[in-house]
Amino acid sequence: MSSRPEIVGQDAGPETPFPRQMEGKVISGFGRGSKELGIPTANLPVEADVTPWISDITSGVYFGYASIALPADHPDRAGSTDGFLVFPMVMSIGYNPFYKNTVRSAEVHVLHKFGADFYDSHMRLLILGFIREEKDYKSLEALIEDINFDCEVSKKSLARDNWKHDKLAGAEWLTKAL
Ligand code: ADP
Ligand code: RBF
Ligand code: MG
Repeated sequence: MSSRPEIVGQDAGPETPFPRQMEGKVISGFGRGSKELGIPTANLPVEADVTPWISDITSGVYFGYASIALPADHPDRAGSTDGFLVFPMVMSIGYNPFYKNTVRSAEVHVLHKFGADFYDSHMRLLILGFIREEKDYKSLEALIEDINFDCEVSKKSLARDNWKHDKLAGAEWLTKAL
């Protein structure tokens, strides 16, 4: 599955309508054990009053940055002071055709290996670009392979100078105190 580009978006940086912002508390998802698949996804509530653009956006896979306000006793806080930690992410917004969901979900795979869960933590998203539309698959393995490719696309795309989070318009919001 290397028939699609490994880098998405212009070298000059994100383009309209991005960056898009979304935030909320991490909730329980479908409990399908995406964690066992090696791809845990932190689910956020999809609420049109908090995130007005969400009902109009094309369903599919997006990438950008996630910031999470981990609790004081979380292992990944590693002595850092209060506040949000920023990580690259890849996410899906849509109906997961492979599972034929009837409710639209927003779920984020954070590109970091965490020492513990972070349910109920406040998470902010700076969504910077669109990777692909969501698809149905013949097998779970094919879905996983595509998601792993999406992770590489996100990492490579964000590694460019004009896509570093400290250089982006809207980036201050990611770490602004609650
Ligand atoms: P659920 O169906 O409840 O969303 P998942 O199997 O998708 O369950 O696991 C998601 C949870 O795993 C997240 O809410 C978060 O607390 C935790 N988690 C651990 N590592 C990650 C990660 N790298 N990205 C996203 N969530 C993670
Ligand atoms: N589900 C689909 O049915 N089709 C997809 O194309 C699809 N792409 C995804 C891409 C990413 C980056 C992520 C994190 C998830 C994707 N999913 C997709 C959702 C996946 O089915 C879901 O995470 C698991 O079902 C666990 O809820
Ligand atoms: Mg999930």
